[in-house]
Amino acid sequence: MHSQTEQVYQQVLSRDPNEREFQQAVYTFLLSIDKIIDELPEVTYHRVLERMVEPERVVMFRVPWMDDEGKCQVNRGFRVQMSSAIGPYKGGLRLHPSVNLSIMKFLAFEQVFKNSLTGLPMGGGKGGSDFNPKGKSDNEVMRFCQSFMTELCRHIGPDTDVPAGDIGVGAREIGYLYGQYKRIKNEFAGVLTGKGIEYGGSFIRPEATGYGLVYLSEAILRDKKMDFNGATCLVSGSGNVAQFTVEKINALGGKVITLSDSSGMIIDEAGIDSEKLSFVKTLKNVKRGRIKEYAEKYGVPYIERNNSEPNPLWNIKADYAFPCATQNEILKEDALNLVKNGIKLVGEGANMPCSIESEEILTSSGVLLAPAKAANAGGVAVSGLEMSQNSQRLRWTPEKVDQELKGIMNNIYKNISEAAETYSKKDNFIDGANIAGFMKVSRAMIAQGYV
Ligand code: NDP
Ligand code: 2IT
Repeated sequence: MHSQTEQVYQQVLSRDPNEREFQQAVYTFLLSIDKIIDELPEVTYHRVLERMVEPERVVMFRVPWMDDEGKCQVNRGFRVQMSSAIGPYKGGLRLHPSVNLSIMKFLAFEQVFKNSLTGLPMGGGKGGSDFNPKGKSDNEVMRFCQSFMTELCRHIGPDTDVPAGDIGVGAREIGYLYGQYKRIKNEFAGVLTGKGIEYGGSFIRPEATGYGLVYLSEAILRDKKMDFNGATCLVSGSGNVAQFTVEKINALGGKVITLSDSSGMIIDEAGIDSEKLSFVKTLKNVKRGRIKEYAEKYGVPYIERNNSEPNPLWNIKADYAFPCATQNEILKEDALNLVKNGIKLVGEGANMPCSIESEEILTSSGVLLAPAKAANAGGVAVSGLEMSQNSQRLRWTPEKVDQELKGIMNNIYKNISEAAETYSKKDNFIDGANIAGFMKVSRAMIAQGYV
């Protein structure tokens, strides 16, 4: 590493010694910035990197709520407001037992550059709680969300910070959170995105991350004279991002043969067609069931997850792979398996799904890697369009939003591929995304002085 970026990284290690995920996100970012740091003396002079790795504000709070037995439960809530350099803080809320400050900070950090890439005026933030929605009744989820928002509402606002969904936060949770915000503030404001279509949501927001992932991958493939038609694809996860990734791949003539959750995976060699996908949507979004039930219904193999072994999902012959579950779901051995099986493209639907080692293996083996900051930016991009529609008090048609999304993803591809060629090397989209995302935020920070 360059001495300047090394110094920033060392500072993070000593200040945040236990924040492994945050360190990982900062490290891979700084490796890209290394390639341009000598050409940007103003970044060093104004200590832009030192400021970028320190959140503008972190809010941590108690979330007490009553379970169905009438007992008080206590969770921890977070909102990391990382950067408002180019717009109000913007980013999702995650409800998962693994949530801690390190995970919140890594997600908020990534969000800053992702949002910059969308071309829309949004800063970066992330929040959530270690609350586990699994096995909870609707009423318990509602009481949790109301308590969470009772504190969060004083830190957010349509021009301040606009949260949305992430793992464990979908239409149901956004509804409960929105209702509580409105009740406390007496304001019908565009303070959350991913809202229901009846109360200010945008068409195509549920689809946006998965569709956007496929649009960006399509743009990369097009340059290589490849496409989805007849291609076999691996998708992990079975939640929001995974579902709409499958939907769009099907629409483009591809075939998806896997899905998973944290308990296990299914392999369906015949392909997850639209009828089976609609079963998955109901299973996951309405019944809140497990992917194992897919195997039971369609009589296909189910493999239980064993976390001490490489994930079998990444050890199947296919053309393209789309990790859409969670961070670090592709480790060294998984990357070696993907390469061995001749995978041509990995599109990151999840945030930071590849470990540092696995990214190195994939890129050095010539696998096209579409990094999360660019590849999954479609979700937050349509969130940005939802904010615009709320401000205009208008609703755009699904066709218009989808068209805008496609335009944004194509533009992201153009920017990251140009940045890769100019500052790093052709097709290094990791460097391309980091550098293109960074430039705008950096210039805005310098223009605004030491804030
Ligand atoms: P959902 O909650 O809808 O689905 C998450 C899926 O991933 C579930 O299948 C879940 O399985 C699985 N999963 C979650 N945690 C783990 C884990 N620790 N190990 C194995 N599997 C796990 O979330 P989303 O689809 O919204 O999010 C998926 C990824 O995409 C996340 O990384 C998120 O940050 C990212 N993302 C989401 C966006 C959005 O708009 N929603 C936008 C951009 C990125 P189980 O049911 O067993 O927990
Ligand atoms: O990681 C992400 O980009 C999201 N979870 C979506 C954020 C948003 O504000 O729509």
